Amino acid sequence: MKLYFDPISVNCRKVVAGFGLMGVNYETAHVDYFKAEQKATEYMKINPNGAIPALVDGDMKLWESNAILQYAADKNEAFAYYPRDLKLRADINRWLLWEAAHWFPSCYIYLVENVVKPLLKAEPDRAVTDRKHRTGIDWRTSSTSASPNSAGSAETRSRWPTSPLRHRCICIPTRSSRSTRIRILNAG
Ligand SMILES: N[C@@H](CCC(=O)N[C@@H](CS)C(=O)NCC(=O)O)C(=O)O
Repeated sequence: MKLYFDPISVNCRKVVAGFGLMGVNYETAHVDYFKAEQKATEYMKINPNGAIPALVDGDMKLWESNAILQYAADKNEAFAYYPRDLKLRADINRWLLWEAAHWFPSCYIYLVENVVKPLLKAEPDRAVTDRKHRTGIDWRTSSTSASPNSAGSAETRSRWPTSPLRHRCICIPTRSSRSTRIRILNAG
């Protein structure tokens, strides 16, 4: 199977790290993020969202980094990392879905506006970064059982090192004068 990726992308690196951990055999094709190759017509036939990563395995085209990791884990029977136990799996799936629905989208806008656009000599859009983005949980005050770093059993945490459960930092948009910045906190 072939992974379409660019190592500059956090979602691609997550997949590469997970594949390495699980001993997955795969080929790679480089899709240059800074040349916007993820928007090229040929690549859009693989992932119509115009985003990386994507995986092609025979006649299957799979996108969404977490779906790719889940598929590879099941295909390789890497159950030490993606347990079949229903409750452990539900716990992992819960955080993978949360990451895709809330965590990444709320962080990505700051990355694009504050890092990607300046690198491309484009003007950041402050209207975007000044909007309030919420993950729904205040990690600074929530009990440790609700934090992504400590959620689930110790077993779950140790078995799924590529999941959001292992994120060691959290990003909080804060205002300092007119600018919005990302504060990285050590979450444990
Ligand atoms: N939820 C998707 C997010 C994929 C995504 O947005 N990838 C970024 C790179 S980290 C991308 O390709 N963005 C293209 C764009 O914004 O035009 C996943 O986990 O695969």
